[in-house]
Amino acid sequence: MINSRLNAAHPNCNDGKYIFSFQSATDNSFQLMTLQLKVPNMACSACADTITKAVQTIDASATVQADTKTKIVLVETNAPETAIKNAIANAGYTIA
Ligand SMILES: [Cu+2]
Repeated sequence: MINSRLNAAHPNCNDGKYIFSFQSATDNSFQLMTLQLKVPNMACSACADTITKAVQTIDASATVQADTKTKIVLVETNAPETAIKNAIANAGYTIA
C-alpha cells in the first residue's frame, strides 16, 4: 500500500533500486518493536535476570529493561510478541 502510494507520487522512481531501499527501511521499522509488559511477580534483580535470559533465548539480540519497582519489562525485539510472552511465562512469571 505504501509502495503504490510512493510510485504514484514519484512515477519516475521505478528503477527498482530506489524502491528496494525504501522497503528495507520499512521492514526494519515493522520488525523491531518495543513491548511493554507488566510482570507483577518480578520481585528482585535475580527475577529481572531470569526474565532477560528467557527473552534472549527467543531473540539473542533483544534489549531488555526490567524495572523491579514498577514491574515493567521493556523488550526491544523483532520476535513475535506471543513468543516473548510465552518465554517469560515459562520462566515462572505472570504477565498482567
Ligand atoms: Cu527475584
